[in-house]
Amino acid sequence: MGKQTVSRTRAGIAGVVGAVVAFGIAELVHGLYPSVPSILVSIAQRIVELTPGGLVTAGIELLGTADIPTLIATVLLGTVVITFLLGNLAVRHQALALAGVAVLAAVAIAAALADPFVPTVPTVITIVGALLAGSTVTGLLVRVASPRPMAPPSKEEASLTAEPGSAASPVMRSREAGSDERIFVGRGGFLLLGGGAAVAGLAAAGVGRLLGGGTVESAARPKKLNLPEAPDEKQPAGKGGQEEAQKAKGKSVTHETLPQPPADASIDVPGMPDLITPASSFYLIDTALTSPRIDVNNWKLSVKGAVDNPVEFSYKDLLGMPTREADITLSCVSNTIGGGLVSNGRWTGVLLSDVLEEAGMSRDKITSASRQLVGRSVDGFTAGFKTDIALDGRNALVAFGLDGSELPIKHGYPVRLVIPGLYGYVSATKWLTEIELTNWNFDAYWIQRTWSKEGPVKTQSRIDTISDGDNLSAGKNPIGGIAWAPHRGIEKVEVSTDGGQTWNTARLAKQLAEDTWRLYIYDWDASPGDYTIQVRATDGNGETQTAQEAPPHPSGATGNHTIEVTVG
Ligand SMILES: Nc1nc2c(c(=O)[nH]1)N[C@H]1C(S)=C(S)[C@@H](COP(=O)(O)O)O[C@H]1N2
Ligand SMILES: [Mo]
Repeated sequence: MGKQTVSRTRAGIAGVVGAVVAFGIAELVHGLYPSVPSILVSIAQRIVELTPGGLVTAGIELLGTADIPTLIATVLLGTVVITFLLGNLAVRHQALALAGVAVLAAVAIAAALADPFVPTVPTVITIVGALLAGSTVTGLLVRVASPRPMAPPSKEEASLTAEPGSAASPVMRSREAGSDERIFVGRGGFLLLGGGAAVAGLAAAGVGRLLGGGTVESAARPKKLNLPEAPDEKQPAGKGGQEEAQKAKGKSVTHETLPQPPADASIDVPGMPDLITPASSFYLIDTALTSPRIDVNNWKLSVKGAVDNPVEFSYKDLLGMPTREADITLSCVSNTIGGGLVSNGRWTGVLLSDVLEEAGMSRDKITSASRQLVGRSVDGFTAGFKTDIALDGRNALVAFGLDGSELPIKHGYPVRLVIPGLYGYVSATKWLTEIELTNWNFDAYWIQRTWSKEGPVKTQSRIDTISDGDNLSAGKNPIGGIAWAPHRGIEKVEVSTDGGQTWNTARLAKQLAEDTWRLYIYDWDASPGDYTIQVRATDGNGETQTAQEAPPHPSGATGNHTIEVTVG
């Protein structure tokens, strides 16, 4: 009675162990040859792309940054279930089980090859090889596990052994026949072989992960930006010199850099964010489960569509153009009130308007056919916004530097767009390879997934120095944080300690640029009691952010950041 149950379980385990072996081999190959993708990641990536937009965005909102681990765990769990069933199928209908494996192979190959940068032959060989090895292990385990009693088999046993193709070899059968003791021996062999294969598979996967995958990416420190010197630029070594460079006349190329931010643009109070976010802690949002790795020597940026003069730029071409540094606050439409999906970067790049000029596009030439500028990433992601925004004089950048270094891989290396005043999902295409001018009808990635078409950043403010639920001691408790309304600037920030009934004007740090966030502080002298603290900002046009609460979807969250604290 229990014997059949064990058989089913074992057959299932045999299937799962086979999957572990197959994944292990695939991950190991990926570690050794990173151009062969991780099958696990490829499948998860395709799921992200094929899932209806509403579901993906709901998932992101629900899970936040845990979305990727959750997805990977789901894929793994799904694989366990499928291969458990395949293991059982292998006992009864070997041909069907093999057909199932072939379907798995087809799915894996399709998922992997959907990425245009993936080499076909090595990837197919890896997947087929890994699955063959996995199925062989499963087959072996099923045989070792199969008890073949001499006594008349129960109905279920009969069905297990009746299938000619699935029967264990006569040698095995005679060896395992009958006694409990022998079955026990069989189970021992099963445990040994199964456990060994599983451990080997997991070890291979671990080695593969260590060799490649995430570690290489996070270990790779971006190199210092090395801009070519202009021919007649005679800069003294060390600091300064940019003024002279800017004044250099004629066609000489200038690389404008920014001075250190003024001291009064920062506020030195515990808990306050840095005025400029270090590249290593810049927030991260994208649909890529692993960042594309781009060789700058093979990379090109093409400007095409409704332009007079379609052009291509190499990485060197771009670095040889006039460049500038600009402080721009980037934020994500998915940021919740008080959330952390906002950072302030010091970017280096060329003006998008200069790039468009080379393609023969200027503000007066915009027609309905060129009303939208679409950035396209090597990974297929797209983001689009009004072409006019690229040409209205703001620091819209084709960026290749952050913090004086090359872009980190996960933030778009080698080149991305950064457009002041727009949420990332409509503008900030990472791993940029194409700029297309087109009409307004085209819907980019997140628009197809029900997010709003234009994505102007809404005025927002956040409390950083104290948190919800804090128990504070009476006396001085400065309430400070950031407020942002990129490209409009921040004119005023107010803090309420009574749930929004009365408002106190906060002290503002110097505005670094109208495209950046602005730091504020309110010197609160607190007496004992319970308090509901709120903040609200007014932008450079005199408009105060709305207190009306709205979720991030579809056009960005609104409402005042509100926290409760107790002063004792
Ligand atoms: N290729 C690509 N670019 C992308 C995205 C993406 O998923 N893929 N996400 C966009 C979104 S939604 C945001 S908010 C910003 C985030 O940029 P960061 O990760 O450098 O902070 O990148 C934008 N650019
Ligand atoms: Mo975003």
